[in-house]
Amino acid sequence: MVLTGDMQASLKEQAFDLRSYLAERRAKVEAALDHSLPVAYPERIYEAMRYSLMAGGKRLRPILCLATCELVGGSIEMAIPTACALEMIHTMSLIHDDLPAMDNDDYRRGKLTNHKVFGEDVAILAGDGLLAYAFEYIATQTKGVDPVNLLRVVACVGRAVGAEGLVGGQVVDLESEGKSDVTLETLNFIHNHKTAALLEASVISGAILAGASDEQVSCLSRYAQNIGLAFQIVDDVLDITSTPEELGKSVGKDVQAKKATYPSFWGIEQSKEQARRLVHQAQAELADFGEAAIPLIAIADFITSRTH
Ligand code: GRG
Repeated sequence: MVLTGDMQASLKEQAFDLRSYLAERRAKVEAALDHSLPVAYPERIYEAMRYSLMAGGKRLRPILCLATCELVGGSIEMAIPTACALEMIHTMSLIHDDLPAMDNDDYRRGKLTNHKVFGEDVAILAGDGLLAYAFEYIATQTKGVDPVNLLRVVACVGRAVGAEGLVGGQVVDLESEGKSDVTLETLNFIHNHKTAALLEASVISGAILAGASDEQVSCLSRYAQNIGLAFQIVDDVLDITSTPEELGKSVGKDVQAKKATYPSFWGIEQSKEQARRLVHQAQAELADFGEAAIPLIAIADFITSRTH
């Protein structure tokens, strides 16, 4: 039988061992993060920053950044400082999200939340410290990258974090709490900003570091926006179907707080179907990259099949 290009790519994808790929990348990211933040005086703040940074997690954002850098011909070494910075930013957003003034959570990544261990004052500062250090780290540690591309990455990550990204999404989320008339449009706004924006910055920053064309960056942006929303839909479903042990944090809080979620609009099965549809749309954006995109195709599938 003669195999078409698509069939060959699909067979290679089936043979691709995502579990080993993720484990190997995660180990690289863990080692780089461990090295990125030594403890110095005043020890308490460094310990608080390291406590959350080194508490585990899937390390999805750094892994995506490394994957897209390689996809367009760059190396892991070029992208590792940005990959670490993205995890520092993600971690600081979790620390602040868990504070009593926000979601008021006691557990995260299977451990007590930062403010439960270090107090609210230090937890706020640990988040601030990680955010500032993330940008310093990109600027001082990146090697072998065109400075224009490096500046574009700093701007792209900054935009994803501020009022046009995570901060904006969180504000609308807080405003929507307790309201029974939240629309699907508002829910999409919240998660395009709270969740998809940093995933998008992770995906495109790796590619920009390696000198991707505008067209490549646009395809990767659309890939990331689709997996970002799919990721959040799955997150909402897991909050209903999973256990605290599996997720490493409390579950069922959305239902308890009568929060608008994707399952509250569509139910569980239709939410899963929508997530799968978004993942297929994301994967279609990678067509021009050929077989080199197999890791990103597999990561998109992982988003709907994950259990934590
Ligand atoms: C960024 C300046 C600044 C402030 C923070 C609190 C806040 C503003 C935004 C909230 C952002 C937030 C917590 C979004 C939720 C994103 C999300 C789905 C987190 C879970 O990500 P996973 O599953 O977690 O990748 P792990 O633990 O695996 O890394």
